[in-house]
Amino acid sequence: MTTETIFDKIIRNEIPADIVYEDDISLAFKDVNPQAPVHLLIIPKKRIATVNDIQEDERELVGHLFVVARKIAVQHGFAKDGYRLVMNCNDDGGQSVYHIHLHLLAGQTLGWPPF
Ligand code: D5M
Repeated sequence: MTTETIFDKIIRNEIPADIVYEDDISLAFKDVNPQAPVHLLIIPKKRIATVNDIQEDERELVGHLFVVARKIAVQHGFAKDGYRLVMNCNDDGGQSVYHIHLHLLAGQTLGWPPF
């Protein structure tokens, strides 16, 4: 069993978040510390700590996060200009919240590499 994070409180509406999308299995909200003009987090409602913990039977759930990202990009009008999707894993990957989340960054030309 993985440890609860602040994202569980957002899912349960116990703390506020600027939610931009929600369905039965996922939630997307604005990152509290934005690194680009648009910085959203897309999370599964099911708690999975890291990419290392994703199971074979969770493929569809993880794939769903990308479908949600595409829908948001189209709806918010930045699909054509472009955007970046990032999922950090563990310390070296820069993960700070241990509930998997897809960062969606957009609204400017993003630099690469990211270090
Ligand atoms: O990214 C974790 C991200 O989560 C980081 O960019 C800040 C963001 N964060 C943390 N707490 C909140 C709340 N309460 N609302 C919105 N965004 C939040 P990582 O890849 O784990 O470093």
